[in-house]
Amino acid sequence: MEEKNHKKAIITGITGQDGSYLAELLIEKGYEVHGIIRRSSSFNRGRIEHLHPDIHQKGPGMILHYGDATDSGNLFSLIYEIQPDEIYNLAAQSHVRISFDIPEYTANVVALGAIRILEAIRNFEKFSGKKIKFYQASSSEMFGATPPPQNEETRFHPRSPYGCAKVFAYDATVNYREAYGIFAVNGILFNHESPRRGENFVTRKITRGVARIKAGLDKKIYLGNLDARRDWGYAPEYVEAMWMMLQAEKPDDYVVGTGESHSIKEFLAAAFVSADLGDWQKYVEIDQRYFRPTEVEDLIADITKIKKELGWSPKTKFEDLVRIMVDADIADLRRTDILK
Ligand code: NAP
Ligand code: G4F
Repeated sequence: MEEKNHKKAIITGITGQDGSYLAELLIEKGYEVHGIIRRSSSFNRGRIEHLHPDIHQKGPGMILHYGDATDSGNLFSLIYEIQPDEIYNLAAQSHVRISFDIPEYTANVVALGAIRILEAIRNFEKFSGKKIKFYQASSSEMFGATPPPQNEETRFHPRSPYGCAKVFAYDATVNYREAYGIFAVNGILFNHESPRRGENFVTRKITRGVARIKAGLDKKIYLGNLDARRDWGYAPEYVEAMWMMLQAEKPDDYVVGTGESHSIKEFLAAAFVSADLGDWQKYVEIDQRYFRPTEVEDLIADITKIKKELGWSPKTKFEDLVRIMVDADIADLRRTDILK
């Protein structure tokens, strides 16, 4: 059995897809996990509900704190109060197309959010003498228009306000490592998906749409550009890579992906076949509102460095990922029907 440790970690963005899998992984490893959550008028903890013990019961696991990536005072106080060993900065307005609608807010959360935490770490380390390791959720979206394959040496050419903000956060992370000796790393993650993926990202929109069509609830799925290609992996494996980066001997930046790319059309074909619905073209309509002013056409990760240096490699194949997501959405609808 794996030896339990007594480390403390802060996860920003714990209520998101990756935050929820990372919290599970760290709790399993014996960490005390502190999650920062936003106040919301509707319930936003669905992905981590199962990890939250009754607040009146004492015990290890997950402790939640209200906070926001735009609130430096709050981030400073939480870091001083919790004194974590590791911080995973996953908080983001993470939807690329929506970043064209709310560019300033996206930059505030994504770009300034990262430097607020780095600045709090710098301050804390200076006054306490204690070190904190920092993980920044960087993105393949930073490569943007630069043709594949992309690795740690590839030039950034972002194609959205989100991509531009992630480049700033990436550079700030490298700068704080070089300027102040902070153990700060960038995981440059390519698209990773799961049944917990947000419902307005293309993969989940498709698998959820397929389940609803199969159940007779919908007739069509409305989508944008079907020719873009992405390197899609399975999210639970990617949070393991995040953790491995913070356990390495020295801080560095790593690309994480599968090394394979598929078009949206290929994802559609696999999803409709997986649900025995046949030809996807009968069910898909194009809607201009889902196109972006500038598109990222093709992403393929070159994962030579992380394989060699940290021993990480992806396990779940493209067709299996699609099947996992379609099956989960069908099962989800069945459960809802039973409850009804
Ligand atoms: P996600 O599901 O959209 O989760 C984003 C998280 O950030 C949620 O917990 C959200 O809280 C939180 N958040 C948003 N605005 C915030 C704010 N102002 N203050 C504090 N928290 C805020 O994203 P994900 O797919 O898990 O991705 C995790 C991170 O990796 C993000 O930084 C994303 O940009 C990056 N990334 C993702 C991928 C991918 O393919 N998934 C690839 C590369 C990089 P609510 O639940 O309250 O909205
Ligand atoms: O699923 P998407 O919205 O993901 P995108 O833009 O690649 O961004 C995701 O991955 C990034 C890593 O590279 C993350 F940093 C980011 O936070 C996010 O997790 O779109 C994928 C592709 C795009 O080319 C888009 O134009 O699908 C195309 N697409 C076609 N129709 C659509 C749709 N995307 C969405 N969301 N909705 C559509 O109807």
